[in-house]
Amino acid sequence: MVATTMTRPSSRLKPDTLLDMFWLMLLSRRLDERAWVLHRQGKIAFHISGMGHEGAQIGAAFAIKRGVDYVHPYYRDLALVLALSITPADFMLSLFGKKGEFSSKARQMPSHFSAKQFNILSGSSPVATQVPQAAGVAFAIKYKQQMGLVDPNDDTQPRLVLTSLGEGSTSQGEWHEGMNWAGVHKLPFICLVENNLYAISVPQEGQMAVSNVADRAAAYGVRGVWVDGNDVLAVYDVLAEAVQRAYSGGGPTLVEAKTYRPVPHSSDDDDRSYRSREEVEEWKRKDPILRFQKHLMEEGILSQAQLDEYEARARAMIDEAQHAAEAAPEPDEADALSDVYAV
Ligand SMILES: Cc1ncc(C[n+]2csc(CCOP(=O)(O)OP(=O)(O)O)c2C)c(N)n1
Ligand SMILES: [Mg+2]
Repeated sequence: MVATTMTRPSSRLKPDTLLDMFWLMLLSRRLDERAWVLHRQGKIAFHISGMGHEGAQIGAAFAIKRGVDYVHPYYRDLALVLALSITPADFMLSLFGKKGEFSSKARQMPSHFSAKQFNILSGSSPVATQVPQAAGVAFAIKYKQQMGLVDPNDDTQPRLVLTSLGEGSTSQGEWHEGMNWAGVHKLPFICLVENNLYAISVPQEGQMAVSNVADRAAAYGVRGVWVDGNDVLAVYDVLAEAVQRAYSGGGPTLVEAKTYRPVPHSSDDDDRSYRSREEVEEWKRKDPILRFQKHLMEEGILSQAQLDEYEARARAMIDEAQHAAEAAPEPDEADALSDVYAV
């Protein structure tokens, strides 16, 4: 099903909220760019980028109750987790693998986001494994509501789970199992597929015989919607609708946000071997940040002076975060196995 533009929840967003959305997209982009530089300088070992996906992620983040609803993200979700209160300083500690790293005490690779205090669930490297786990958490939410342990209208309690992954990962068995479970039990569950057309070097048509991942949802009795993932407000609109369905017992939604990653898969990939420069340049012209910036300026919501201030603020925050991470101590050796094994 194609997203409709009949009702636009985004038209109710206040200018300050729109600017918050823009700021987080910009901050994420600048932080991401710095990570690439640090990698090329040989200062960090690995980076996997969320560039190009910021519109999809911020559109989703602003539609849920942030910090309360559960989020089970994947490795590209830098903008999403920034919106959930992770800071550039936190992310830098992950990149440098230093003491104080928030997700795993620096024992997991960077971008394996997890933070109990913000209800960000812990993911693993095998792709799509978060989907059945997310469905399980959604089942627990529904079960607690049905047992009368939690009021379904209490918005201080988690009322849904948002999980995300790439389109290639929807070929994994776990995705199908999780979607099926969500459909069978009509769970408060939203699966955001960030479709950037490639699974490393494998294009979408090498992964599935359908044009839209959203078309797969019908097989599970799940509502499926695709949307232009480079249009943050369009993403917000479909997510807002999916959130209301989930909160009101209407069941799960699969949202496919069609986007692109303008950079290689990770710091260790060379995308010149599988896609043309012309294709990349064409997509860069559809960049979600430039697009939103143009919209906000045309609407008189964002001024050049405000944009300059955001740029300066982002740079200062990122510089400070980098310097703090570089100066931070290495993790304690004695901690290497703590929290790994239960005894
Ligand atoms: C089960 C499993 N198989 C293979 C990999 C290696 N791998 C990591 S990311 C990735 C591509 C995933 O592509 P997609 O789902 O489209 O997400 P994207 O990286 O494009 O956002 C692969 C194959 C993995 N991590 N887990
Ligand atoms: Mg992909």
